[in-house]
Amino acid sequence: MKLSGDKLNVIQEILDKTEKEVENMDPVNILIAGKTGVGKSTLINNIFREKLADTGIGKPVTKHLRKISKQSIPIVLYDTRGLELEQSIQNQVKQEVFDLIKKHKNSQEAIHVAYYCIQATSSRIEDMELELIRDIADKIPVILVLTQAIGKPAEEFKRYLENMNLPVAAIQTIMSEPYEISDDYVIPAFGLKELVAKSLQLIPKDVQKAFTNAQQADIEKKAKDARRWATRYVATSFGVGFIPIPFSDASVLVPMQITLLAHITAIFGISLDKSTIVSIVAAVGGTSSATLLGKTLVANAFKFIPGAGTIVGGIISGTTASVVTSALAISYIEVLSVISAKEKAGESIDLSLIEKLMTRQFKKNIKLNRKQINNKELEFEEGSELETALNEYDIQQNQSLPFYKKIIPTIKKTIEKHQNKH
Ligand SMILES: Nc1nc2c(ncn2[C@@H]2O[C@H](COP(=O)(O)OP(=O)(O)OP(=O)(O)O)[C@@H](O)[C@H]2O)c(=O)[nH]1
Ligand SMILES: [Mg+2]
Repeated sequence: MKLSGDKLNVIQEILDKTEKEVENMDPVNILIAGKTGVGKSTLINNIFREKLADTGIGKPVTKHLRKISKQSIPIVLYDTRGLELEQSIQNQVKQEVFDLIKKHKNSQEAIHVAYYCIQATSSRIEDMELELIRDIADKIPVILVLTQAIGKPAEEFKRYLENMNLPVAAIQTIMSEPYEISDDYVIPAFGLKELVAKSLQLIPKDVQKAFTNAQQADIEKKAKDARRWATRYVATSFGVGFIPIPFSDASVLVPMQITLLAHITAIFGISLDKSTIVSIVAAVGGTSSATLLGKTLVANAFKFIPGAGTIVGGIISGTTASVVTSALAISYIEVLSVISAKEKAGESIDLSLIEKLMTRQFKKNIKLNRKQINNKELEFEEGSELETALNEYDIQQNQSLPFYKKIIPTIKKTIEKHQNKH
């Protein structure tokens, strides 16, 4: 039937548009240097999406430089090898690094920032490394990254380096992955969010969008950027007041909403496939309906707006259209935040739960007034809104678990209690 064809077209269009947008983004280019084993790959895998160090094509560009990239992510990384080896090899690595920076200078492939990684527990820095850091910092901004940073010794090493007044833009201690000291003592990951913030301050404005898309350490930052853009988009699309929009003719709203959803997805950068989008869009558009967005969306939305009543003559005001579209944007952003968080944690995503979450958030959000929406935005920046959305997802997950799975935690607790008594 033609109708189901329309539905697929909308989904396909969102995906195509997102893909095109990401492809057209100027990529952010980062040099990641440091000796072997300091944790460069671990850093890359945790600060950026899709375990890039393992899954990105690692192409040798020179003998000691490897280029890591992936088509779906607007980032290019250069990883060094051999800095720990003999002097002659160190010199080769240095020369290749300088050539790389020089070769791409002022082009689209220009290196925007370098992370120079040192293991924080090494607590000393060799002259060779100092010289290299100074030479790179002479050409591009450098962040000195102290990896696998544990407690006081790492803080002391950091202070020691700070007192050296190196020409670096920042020094950041990190733990990319939780570090197991013993069976019952684990140092949690930290510092990546700060590294994201410092990087964003150093890179040019036109590649900040690409960086935000590629990183996964700060999901609130993605949400914040998406909201800021969506708010402006909705305001300029519908204006204020009573401009009538014939919603029975979905041709006005559908392209707007496709642009809206595609751009938000491009800002976020998540490995979306068709079925994820189908679930999200179906949640607000209704599964049996044809055009999903636009007409159906607005019609469904009226069920949720208290006191909206029926729509006379199939015309809605710009205000109503903007309320509905804002709610769509906000809910979509919340759902993408949850998907990003799950992706980051390496957990699989249950599409039926995503659909339920989208419905719930949309029903809630459509009842908010402007002030409440703004408050929500602030809460999102502090992370509590993401917490709430994640909780919603988990609650639903628990509700849909079969009885025997639900009861397992209770049994475990009872056993533990019992064991503690003895
Ligand atoms: N728990 C934990 N382990 C880490 C961290 N960073 C590095 N490691 C461990 O240290 C070892 C070396 O880390 P890599 O990330 O492979 O180091 P690298 O700098 O990429 O090394 P090369 O590729 O040989 O240059 C691995 O066993 C990692 O698991 C961290 O933040 N937390
Ligand atoms: Mg590595």
